[in-house]
Amino acid sequence: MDSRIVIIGSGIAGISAAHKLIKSGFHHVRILEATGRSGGRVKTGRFGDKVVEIGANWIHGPCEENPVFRLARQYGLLDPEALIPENQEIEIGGIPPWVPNIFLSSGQRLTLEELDPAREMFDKLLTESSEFATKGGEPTASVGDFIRSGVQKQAVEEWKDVDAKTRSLRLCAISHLLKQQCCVNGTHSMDEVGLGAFGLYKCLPGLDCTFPRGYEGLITNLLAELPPDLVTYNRPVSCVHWNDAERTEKPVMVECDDGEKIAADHVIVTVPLGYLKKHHSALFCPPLPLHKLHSVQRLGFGTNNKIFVEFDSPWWDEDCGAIFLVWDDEDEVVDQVSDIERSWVKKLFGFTVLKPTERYGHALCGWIAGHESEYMETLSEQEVTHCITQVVRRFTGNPTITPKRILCSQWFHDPWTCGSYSFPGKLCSAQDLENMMEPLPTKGSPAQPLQVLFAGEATHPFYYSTVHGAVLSGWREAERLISHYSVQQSVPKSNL
Ligand code: 6YU
Repeated sequence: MDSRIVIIGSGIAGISAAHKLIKSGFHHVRILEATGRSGGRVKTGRFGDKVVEIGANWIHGPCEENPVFRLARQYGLLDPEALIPENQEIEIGGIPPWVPNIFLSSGQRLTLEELDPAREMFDKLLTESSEFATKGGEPTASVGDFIRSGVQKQAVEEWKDVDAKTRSLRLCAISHLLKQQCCVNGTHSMDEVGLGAFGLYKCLPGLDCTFPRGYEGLITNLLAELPPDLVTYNRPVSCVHWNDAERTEKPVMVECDDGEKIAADHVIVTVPLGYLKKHHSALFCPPLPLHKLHSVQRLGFGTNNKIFVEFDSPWWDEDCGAIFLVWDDEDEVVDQVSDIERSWVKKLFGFTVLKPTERYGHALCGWIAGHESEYMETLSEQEVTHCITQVVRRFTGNPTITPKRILCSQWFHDPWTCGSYSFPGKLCSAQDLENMMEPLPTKGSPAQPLQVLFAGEATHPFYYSTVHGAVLSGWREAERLISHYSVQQSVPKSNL
């Protein structure tokens, strides 16, 4: 196939699109990548002598339907436990079933049973939140508002016989759970997540699993099957010129930062939504149609950062999978910190334990979302270490615990990502995700079709925010071009 296709971005969506196109006989495919590496938000790093994930962590829902699971299995990238058929049937509903150790900011340990009533109430409200996407009639604009008003009402009714201290503790636990959801959804606050669209996201079955030698193995294996000069690195694209009536041959012209201009029949844009929100006006000439632009603005894109911390010895139980931190002064059901500079660390909901210990030693991964985590990115390693040390000592009541090493991700200040992943913002609907993936020019235009196509996690109608959503979006846009040309070929020349 002679068509020239330029793909902007060498993340998993761009690579997946290129893979499918090349395997289907398209020879002139080229990826332009702003940075010096492929993978984008699939980014494996080193923490001392350990391999850790700076970006995507798990295969969410590793089952037959999940293309990331199928590819990882095909390339031999998973531990044998991850391949057990029973694991592929477990429904976890978004968060792995960790055995938690729960600590209170006063230095007390809490039992699971003590927090069960709070978790039950929270889980029920979260499930109800996801039902409005199909039934409509949402009573509030955001998931945060819905949960807060539900908790206020139900706490009065259901916990009326509970003493004030226990009630306050349960409300503090709900603040912790909201902060946890901020990380899951990649948002500053659940008050920014639209209630009407929250349920659009679909969970696949399967017990979330990791890549023992790093998620980037997936990228390396896919690229190994493609021409070695496919990706041009350090080549940021500054403008996509489309719909130029004078350019009948190759209707799109991609302009790079260094001034190079590349003519193409089709361009697949896979830049992150965070980048698109910030740079859409410079990136497209003519600009994006208004309905598409409004969807770019309505969809949310927030920050979820990780803080890896290593210790000489564990201060958590042997079977512990996650450490949850509950602040005892947060019974107002809050997921935002009022004085970010002084108290940003209160947004940290806890840590997951890196397992197995033989592979990772005594290392934790802290999770922190929102503007608090964006502020953290501006601090020095010493400043972050100091705050984390204070928190650990305070919650455990042990003044001697000292981290050995620390490493933070910095997704907000990454100029080519500008955050972590997408979520449906207030007033969002399924139409916004449809608009995100709609090619340009839009239907009905007399101009040459499929000049600019859109892939990337934020263009998937129900697996947005995930690696498998990004893979499927890349395949979808490749298929769009493949079927466009196969239809053209099947039409006799006289009819064209
Ligand atoms: C998953 C997980 N995971 C943690 C963290 C992060 C993410 N995700 P890319 O950005 O990869 O590629 C674009 C490229 O474009 C890039 O290389 C740029 O440099 C380049 N570019 C930009 N501008 C350019 C220009 N002008 N010119 C040229 N090039 C340019 N997903 O499945 N499991 O555990 C996590 C996690 C900290 C940051 C994640 C996870 C998200 C994925 O990483 C992400 O979707 C894909 O990698 C995106 O690929 P891409 O190709 O689209 O873009 C209930 C419910 C609620 C709903 N949410 C639940 C799901 C929760 C999501 N889970 C996240 C959790 C973690 C921990």
